[in-house]
Amino acid sequence: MAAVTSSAVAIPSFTGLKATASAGSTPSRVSLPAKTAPGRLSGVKASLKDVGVAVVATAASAVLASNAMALEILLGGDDGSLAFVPSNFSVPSGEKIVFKNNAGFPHNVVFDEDAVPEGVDAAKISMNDEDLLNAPGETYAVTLTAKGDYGFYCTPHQGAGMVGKVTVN
Ligand SMILES: [Cu+2]
Repeated sequence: MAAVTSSAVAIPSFTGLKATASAGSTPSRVSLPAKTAPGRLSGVKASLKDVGVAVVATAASAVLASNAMALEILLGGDDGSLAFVPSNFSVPSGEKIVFKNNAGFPHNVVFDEDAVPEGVDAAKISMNDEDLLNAPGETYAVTLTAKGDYGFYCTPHQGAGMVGKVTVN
């Protein structure tokens, strides 16, 4: 809605400028404003484009801001490696971790029941062993609160070394 409002404001102000230039020009000077006007017109168009870009950028920032407290881990490296990227990281207690399908899928995220802090139920924070993220950009999000080290792996690629560790502090 902000873009529409900006356009509505910018167009009348352009029209106003044009009207003023024509009214204030003597016939001999008309040719100069006439050349200037298209330039101004494209300038206005550019401004409107900029406004559009700015609005898009703002929207993107809002999305980023809403995810500001989330840590994104890629599933599969851009180079095709079967790995969590990064594979060893730390996160504050209570901050969301978002695992995102990137390459080489299907992947999943399973916490190792023998490598989680005492009292943590690995099954509750893991994807189901048989569940897989098949599509690009698919995510699995988990929020860990108990402090300590958690080992996790991707079931299809554990043998290929797709394992990771997160330290919650
Ligand atoms: Cu995998």
